[in-house]
Amino acid sequence: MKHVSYISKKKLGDMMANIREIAKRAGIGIATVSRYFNDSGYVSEESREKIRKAVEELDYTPNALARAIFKKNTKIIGLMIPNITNPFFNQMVSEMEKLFRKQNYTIILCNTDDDKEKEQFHIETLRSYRVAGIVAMRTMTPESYRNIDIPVVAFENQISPEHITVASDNFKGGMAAFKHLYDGGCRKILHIQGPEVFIATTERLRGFIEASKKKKDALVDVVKLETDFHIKSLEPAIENIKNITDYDGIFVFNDISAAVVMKHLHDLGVRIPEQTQIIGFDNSFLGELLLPSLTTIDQPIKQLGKITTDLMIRLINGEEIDQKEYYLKTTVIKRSSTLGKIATSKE
Ligand code: XLF
Repeated sequence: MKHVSYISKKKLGDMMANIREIAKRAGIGIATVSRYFNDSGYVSEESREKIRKAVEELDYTPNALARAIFKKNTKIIGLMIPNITNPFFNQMVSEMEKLFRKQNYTIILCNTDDDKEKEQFHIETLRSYRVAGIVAMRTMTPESYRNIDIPVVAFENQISPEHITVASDNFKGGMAAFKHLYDGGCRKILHIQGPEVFIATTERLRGFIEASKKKKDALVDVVKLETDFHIKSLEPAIENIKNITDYDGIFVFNDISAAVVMKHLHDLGVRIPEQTQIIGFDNSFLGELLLPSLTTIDQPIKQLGKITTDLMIRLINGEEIDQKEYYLKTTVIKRSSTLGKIATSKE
């Protein structure tokens, strides 16, 4: 695929002319001015001051992208986000944006909609912008990242065993969800599973099934959703679940889908939690706003954001990192949609 990875001779000429002009006005060497703009070596405070003054007098704006042609580090991070409408990813992105900014990095946000071609298009664009790194959240095209010479950190779906992956401990989260419903008295439990291409939700299912094996008096069913969990496709999928009112407990694979399930049950006249208890997954801000408020499994968004940004910065700085996989602890956040033990903070 063709992408713009060069600068025109004219632009390069203009830049050189600018640097020459600044050097002349400041009364110092071209090499010093170039070092100053490229942040690539010692420039005395006195020279810096002269350069700043010359820049002001000449009304010259340094072109960050052009500067990146000389330097490899553009101080831009590409953030691939699978679904911009999902509050969990909103929160993850705003956390990472804050942390990257502290390190003087700007982000370019790319929404993939879990679409392979869209994601590939974004990768090419980010490469042409010579971004310093890419955070690939729930990639649908791991192979596209394998041979690029840009540091990549994966969130959830893995790129390769050599690449770093960060995620919540989704397996244990799935186990905890089952256990919480069981301890709250549920004996006919439904799990609404997310699309199979999401490693995270497959792990949640595995944990749920594993925990249920130990409880012989519990009946469990699983229904798989194949939607990308945009509300408009979720609603009909959830309305199609047969006998949903037969269950006294439902574990839904994420909070946004749990909200849609709650609305559907409400429309059917089912009382939550008296007739059916519901638990979601994420602990996004949505859960507290629902009525009744949603019990959920907490994905530690702040820690996930911190570890992802730290690892990215270390990779950009050329560090070899031996540990490739990071799975962070999940916890039950008890709210009003379940009857289990009341705890105001994380269990
Ligand atoms: O990919 C999974 C599925 O949905 C992600 O962690 C989420 O829980 C976000 O809502």
